Amino acid sequence: MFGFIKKSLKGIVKKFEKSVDKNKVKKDEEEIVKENNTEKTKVKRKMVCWNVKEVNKELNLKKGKEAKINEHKTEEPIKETTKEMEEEKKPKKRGFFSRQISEKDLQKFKLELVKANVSFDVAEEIADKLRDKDGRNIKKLLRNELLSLLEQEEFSIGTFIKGKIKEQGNCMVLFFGYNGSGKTTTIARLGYLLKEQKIPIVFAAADTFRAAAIEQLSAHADNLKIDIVKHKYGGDPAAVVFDAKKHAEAINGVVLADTAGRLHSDKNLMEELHKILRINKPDMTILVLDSLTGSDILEQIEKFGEVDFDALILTKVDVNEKGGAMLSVKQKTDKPILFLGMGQEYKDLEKFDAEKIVKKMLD
Ligand SMILES: Nc1nc2c(ncn2[C@@H]2O[C@H](COP(=O)(O)OP(=O)(O)OP(=O)(O)O)[C@@H](O)[C@H]2O)c(=O)[nH]1
Ligand SMILES: [Mg+2]
Repeated sequence: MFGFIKKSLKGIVKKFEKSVDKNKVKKDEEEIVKENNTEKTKVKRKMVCWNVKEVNKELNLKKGKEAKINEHKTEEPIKETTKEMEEEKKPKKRGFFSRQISEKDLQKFKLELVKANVSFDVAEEIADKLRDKDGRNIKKLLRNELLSLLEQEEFSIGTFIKGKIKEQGNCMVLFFGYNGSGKTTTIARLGYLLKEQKIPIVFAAADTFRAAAIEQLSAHADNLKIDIVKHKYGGDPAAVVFDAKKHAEAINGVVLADTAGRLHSDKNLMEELHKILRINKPDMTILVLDSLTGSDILEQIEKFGEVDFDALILTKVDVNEKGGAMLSVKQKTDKPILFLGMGQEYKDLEKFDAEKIVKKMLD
């Protein structure tokens, strides 16, 4: 899990630290101590000595008497540049280093992120946050940036469902998403989790479209000893969900409604989804996304956003090496990610935990 993005991020951290060392030498040249810039001018007083004989003559001094040269010397300040002074004028290196991450490395970093399935926009956003920053802190900066991208408000679906049941005698949670994204498996796993919390559950087999879909959910219901409401194939899924709601009212529990996988481009199935929602008005809608989906995952969020989902569940994270999609998803929508699908078993539904994910990506 996350092997690819982890390797990329580790590589980046190392690279930055190295490049900071190189930059250090380069930038030292530019770091000029200000006082070196203030011109230091040495003024040498040059004495212009007159020829003693001429002085004597001119001054009519007696032979043997010393001329009072000092009275006649001209003092002229002359700027004289010596080799030593030239050296002094040169910029002095000081014990302070530039530690900025170079632009070239930032570009490489962006590319690495995109390779790890991070969308270009997000890669750019992260890189921008690192620009002009001290490269020695790259790991910490990266950690903070990833955390701020992934963090979300605490939400407990168990508490939410219990609250609704208390308030209105039942609750309905409806799942939708692309074909094969993991809806049915997720419903079974959530059933397992909520059963442990002693919440009465009924499954609604509202995928009346795909062959064996009803049997698949029925098998989970049998295994978990959870009630199920099902109709015939080709039946109206909105009617299945409606009947399941009646059942939930009777048992004072929650409906977990499965629906057929659909592409947003499939007009009929999208209209069908609108109908299910219109008739049954679920308390919560969850978009199930396959984390292995590349950049298409953002398009799925956008298109399913038209039916206005409340939360997300990302599946197949256990086999997701790239890991970057999660960052893109969090940037694209402010809807919470409730769980991550982490395997094939009922227990393999992990609560979304930003810190845990960042640790897996960085440490
Ligand atoms: N490794 C792994 N496999 C998963 C996970 N979730 C689902 N799968 C597998 O993905 C495949 C599709 O899962 P389903 O639950 O049938 O998906 P769906 O969205 O209901 O599919 P449709 O009803 O055909 O649209 C199955 O083989 C599941 O076992 C997960 O978290 N990890
Ligand atoms: Mg299914």
